[in-house]
Amino acid sequence: MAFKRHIDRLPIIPADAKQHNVTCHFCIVGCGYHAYTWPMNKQGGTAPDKNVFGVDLAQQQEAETDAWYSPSMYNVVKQQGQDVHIVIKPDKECVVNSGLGSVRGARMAEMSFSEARNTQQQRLTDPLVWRYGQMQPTSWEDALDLVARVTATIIKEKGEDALYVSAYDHGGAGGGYENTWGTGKLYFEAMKVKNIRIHNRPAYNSEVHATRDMGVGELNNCYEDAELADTIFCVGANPLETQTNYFLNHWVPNMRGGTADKKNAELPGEEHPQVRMVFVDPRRTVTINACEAEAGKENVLHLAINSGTDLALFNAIFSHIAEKGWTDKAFIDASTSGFDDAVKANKTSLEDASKICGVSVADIEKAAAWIAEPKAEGKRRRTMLPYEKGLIWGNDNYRTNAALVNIALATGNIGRPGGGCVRLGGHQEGYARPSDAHVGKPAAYVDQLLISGKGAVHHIWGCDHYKTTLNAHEFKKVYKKRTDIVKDAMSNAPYGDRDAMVKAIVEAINQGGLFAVNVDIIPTKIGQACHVILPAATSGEANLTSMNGERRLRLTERYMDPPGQSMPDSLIAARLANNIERVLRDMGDAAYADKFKGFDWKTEEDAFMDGYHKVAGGGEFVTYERLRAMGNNGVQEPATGFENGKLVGTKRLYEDGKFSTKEGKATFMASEWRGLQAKGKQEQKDKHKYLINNGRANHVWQSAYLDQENDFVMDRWPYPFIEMNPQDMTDAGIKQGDLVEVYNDAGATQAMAYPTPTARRGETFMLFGYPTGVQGNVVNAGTNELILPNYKQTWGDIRKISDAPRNVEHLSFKPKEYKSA
Ligand SMILES: Nc1nc2c(c(=O)[nH]1)N[C@H]1C(S)=C(S)[C@@H](COP(=O)(O)OP(=O)(O)OC[C@H]3O[C@@H](n4cnc5c(=O)[nH]c(N)nc54)[C@H](O)[C@@H]3O)O[C@H]1N2
Ligand SMILES: Nc1nc2c(c(=O)[nH]1)N[C@H]1C(S)=C(S)[C@@H](COP(=O)(O)OP(=O)(O)OC[C@H]3O[C@@H](n4cnc5c(=O)[nH]c(N)nc54)[C@H](O)[C@@H]3O)O[C@H]1N2
Ligand code: SF4
Ligand SMILES: [Mo]
Repeated sequence: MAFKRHIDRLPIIPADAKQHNVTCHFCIVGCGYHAYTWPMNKQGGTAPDKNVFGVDLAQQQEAETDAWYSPSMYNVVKQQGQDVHIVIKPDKECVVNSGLGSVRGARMAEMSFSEARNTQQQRLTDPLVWRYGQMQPTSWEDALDLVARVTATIIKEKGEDALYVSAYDHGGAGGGYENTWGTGKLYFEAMKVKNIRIHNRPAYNSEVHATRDMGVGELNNCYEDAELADTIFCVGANPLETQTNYFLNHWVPNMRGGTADKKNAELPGEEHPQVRMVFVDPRRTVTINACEAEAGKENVLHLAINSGTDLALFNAIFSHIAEKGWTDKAFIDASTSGFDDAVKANKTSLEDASKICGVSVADIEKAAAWIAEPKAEGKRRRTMLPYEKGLIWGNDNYRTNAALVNIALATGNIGRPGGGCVRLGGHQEGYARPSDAHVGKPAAYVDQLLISGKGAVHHIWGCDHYKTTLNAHEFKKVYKKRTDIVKDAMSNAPYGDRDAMVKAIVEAINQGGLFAVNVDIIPTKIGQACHVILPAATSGEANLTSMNGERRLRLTERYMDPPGQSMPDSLIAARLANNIERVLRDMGDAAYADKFKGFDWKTEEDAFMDGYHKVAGGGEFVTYERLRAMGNNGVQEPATGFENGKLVGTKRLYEDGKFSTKEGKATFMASEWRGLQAKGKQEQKDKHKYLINNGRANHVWQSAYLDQENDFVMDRWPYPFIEMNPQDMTDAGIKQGDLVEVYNDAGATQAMAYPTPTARRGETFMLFGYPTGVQGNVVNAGTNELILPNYKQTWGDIRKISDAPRNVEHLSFKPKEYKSA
């Protein structure tokens, strides 16, 4: 049976329901929502004064009405211990999404913890510790005491380099300014932890080092720029599925010609041609499909490059633009340095690039013209150049990032309306931490150090490497072995004898063991190896601030109680610091204990005021009260003032032509092509039959940590799909829905075959990070010189292991392509 909700009717939201500002806690876009709550024994009515919409609901509503909500937007949750109705629905007044939801965000309510309606019963409610051979619930006091004693003993005996940390650096759920400050203050101020990694990469570094080194921050434009652009040159991203409402609410209107008025008003005296779309992606995505439907095939160009060859393509386009003189000379002179050197160093002919990338000379030429050939009267084309994980997790990240920014700088497309060379983004952003300078560059390759037996204690905050890291097969094998050594030792010590327990753990660590602590909202895969699990409250269960892909900062107001004893991450960090301070004092080391002072926060707002308010650029203007008043439209960072009761922000960066370098000039960068750069990639490609390209799907949020308990998602994707060319499937004796093994020199995993006529022969695409089949098992350990992982360039072989299981039989395997009207 395909999934059906079987809901007949839902309560009407009463006129006096409480309204909370909510920013969707999933993707970067950060759509505005409202959470409405009201008592269980009340319902609204159809009369205009009886419902929150103020309309007569007894009448048929128009198709585009805002006066409705879907079953997935409803639930029953607790507020101050009482059950209340909740509806979390998109906000029509929010300029980000104008009332649009997405297949992820519109499920926020039904993905909330509800005892009355049995949703997300997997949520952690109590701290858990390993005792008597299993995980057992306990109090915060008990769990934090154990973590603090083991951690304090280790940092005193072995130094802070023996404490390993994995922590998110993003906004949205499992992040936000409060929580990155809490963890940052603990590990970078109280301590100077060096062996730390970020949730999505095995080291503490930037995903986009090059653009920053060039003086160009990666979120430099605003969403309106996609409405003003003449051309969008989109690299390694699939925004219909991954930045959904940015695409639907800002790109599509431009493609449909619906932003003409805005263009005439913002950019008068300029020709505004039909927008053109270029996509650089080895795979045909549904985004490309949608653009053809919206803009017309003749205005969409897909450069289906060979995997990992972006750099050669960009250098050829850059060279061609320079040769043709399509550059913005005034901008180059006034605001940049190093142009001539970069032209020399990166010189690449169209023919050479064509050979490397596997796309025609004519198409590369066309892309260059669409980016830079001047409009009527010699006016510069306004081109936006967004990119995401196809570039960031792609071959030779640093140089490729630089090569793209070179094109944007050469054509004067940064700091100008309709331009921008920007990350499309993943999560929302929410980084506020003390300096990380002590970490060094290149930063430690934490995964490899753990695999090689280094590290004594590991604190993990809101990430699940078992599903999402590279070289995951090997990582799990070693991690289990090392944490089992500690588990066995703990099972042999009486739990109530704390001194004996700590001693047993430290001895086990000395035998090669690892003591692991996991802070999360659900029991994770890596959590299965951990000794202490600490339950976190998430977005909506605490106040939380984040900014989106156009630096729009908002406050999500707490709208429900956190499950059981769970606490916001910022306060978990604070209580952990308090406990380490106490333990160090008990050990007689007052000087060390003093370093853990300053964590007397009572609320997440205290963390915000101690962190963002004090350290962020423009943070001094920002308080919860002011943000609350700014509602779902918030303020674009950096805030520059507070006037007439409103926060004032920054629409675009670099509008004054001054960049983030010492001299204020953006610098071009030499970025020569050097083939598949990360270790072992070329060998893997030579040895194996299929490209195992990988990434995301619209329905699924990240490693499916909430989706794995959502019937709608699990019904559609009981197993991770692997898109395959139908002829390849026939040749290998694989039918639709069959379970296949994907394997190579790094490891093995499994997936469900999804016939995809647009997939090229020998090229597959697998859903990443899935609980029922981890793609990262077959990603090898190769990184670039700054320890940026290369998830996308992976090759392997595929063999059938089973016919379609029962929970696959009902699935549709229709191609994901859709036809234009
Ligand atoms: N092969 C391959 N691997 C990849 C990628 C790829 O494209 N291909 N992409 C990479 C990228 S871009 C990313 S972002 C990573 C994602 O990697 P992870 O960050 O490891 O994955 P998530 O599913 O986002 O995991 C987040 C964890 O945080 C928990 N969580 C949610 N909310 C909260 C909260 O409020 N507090 C706490 N403490 N925990 C919370 C969830 O339960 C979940 O266990 O994967 C990376 N790995
Ligand atoms: N629905 C949904 N949305 C999400 C997420 C999610 O889990 N689900 N996660 C969020 C997060 S944390 C992130 S980081 C973003 C990621 O957002 P995206 O980067 O858009 O997503 P991906 O699917 O990882 O990869 C994008 C594209 O890179 C292409 N690619 C692979 N190899 C190459 C290459 O060599 N060159 C080029 N040019 N392209 C290549 C892939 O074919 C794929 O179509 O999505 C965010 N939004
Ligand atoms: S597009 Fe992103 S932010 Fe908007 S509703 Fe969907 S998941 Fe949430
Ligand atoms: Mo990400």
